[in-house]
Amino acid sequence: MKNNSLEKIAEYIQKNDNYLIIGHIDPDGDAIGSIMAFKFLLNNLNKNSILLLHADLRKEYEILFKYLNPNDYYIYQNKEELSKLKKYSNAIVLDSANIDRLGNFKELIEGCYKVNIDHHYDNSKFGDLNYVNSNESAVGKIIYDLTKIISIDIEESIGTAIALAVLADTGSLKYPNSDPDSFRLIANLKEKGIDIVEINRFLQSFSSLKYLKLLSKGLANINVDKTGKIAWLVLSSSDIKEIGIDDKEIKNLVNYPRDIRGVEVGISFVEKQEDFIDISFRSLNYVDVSDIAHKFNGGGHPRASGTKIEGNLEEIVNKVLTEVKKNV
Ligand SMILES: [Mn+2]
Repeated sequence: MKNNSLEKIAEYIQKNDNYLIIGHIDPDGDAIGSIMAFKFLLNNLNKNSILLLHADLRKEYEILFKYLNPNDYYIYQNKEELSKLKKYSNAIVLDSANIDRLGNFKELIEGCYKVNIDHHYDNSKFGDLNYVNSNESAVGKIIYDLTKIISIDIEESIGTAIALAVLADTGSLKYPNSDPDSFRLIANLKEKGIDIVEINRFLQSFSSLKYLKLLSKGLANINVDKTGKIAWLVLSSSDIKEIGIDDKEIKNLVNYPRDIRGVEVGISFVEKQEDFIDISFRSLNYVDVSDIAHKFNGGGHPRASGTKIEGNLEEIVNKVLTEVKKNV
């Protein structure tokens, strides 16, 4: 359960071959950018590897998929097919605090030699090798450091993937985790010709008109408590049905309550299916929202966390707000 050095991990990767590469389920930009960057890193070392994808993200992340061939990745179809992947003896697990975050691939990965690279402070260090550093803004930053240790050239593909990972987890260098190293990384990649403007535009644009319509419903349902420090957005399953949006597209809504001036904790309650509520928490300066998420069987970082709860939407909103108020 100890932490290894990044040098040790670099050494292992160079000595071995045949890698599965995986990030957490419901991937965010850091998870996708990191697994892609790792694929390009292993290609550069002439290692055999394949990306494991929980769902088909080819259209959404065309910005990165354009650098891949169809045999570079496997998109989950069914359990039976996974036996084909048993020839890979090593697994690189990225941005995943524990093995349950690997969804349908969990058992497959459990049978491999696991290299666990992450920045969640509550990472269970489930790997055979672990590099967990919660001071890093993104897993993409750790992979950037690995490219320096192994002396890998930053080509457009890996540079774009790393920049996307770091810009996603730092909110394009706006969040409190945007440390000087994150700024330096982006500056260095920009100097190497990576199109930072295009990546930021990708991250900050709306995925579709349906998303914008759903957002307008969510914005109509934002509340702020008496102190002005807690704001929350609520979307019911009937709101979502009415728009007819694919629930994979529903993300980042928590940024809106969080972005109200004076607010310390922003929360989104999204009832993706009737009585199944996705909750995201964001905080600005001092509230540890991972603590709050843990109380409801969730997880995350001190300033960004989440959970899923089954039950009546209104009751859950009240229950969670009561808990949040104790912490603000
Ligand atoms: Mn991350």
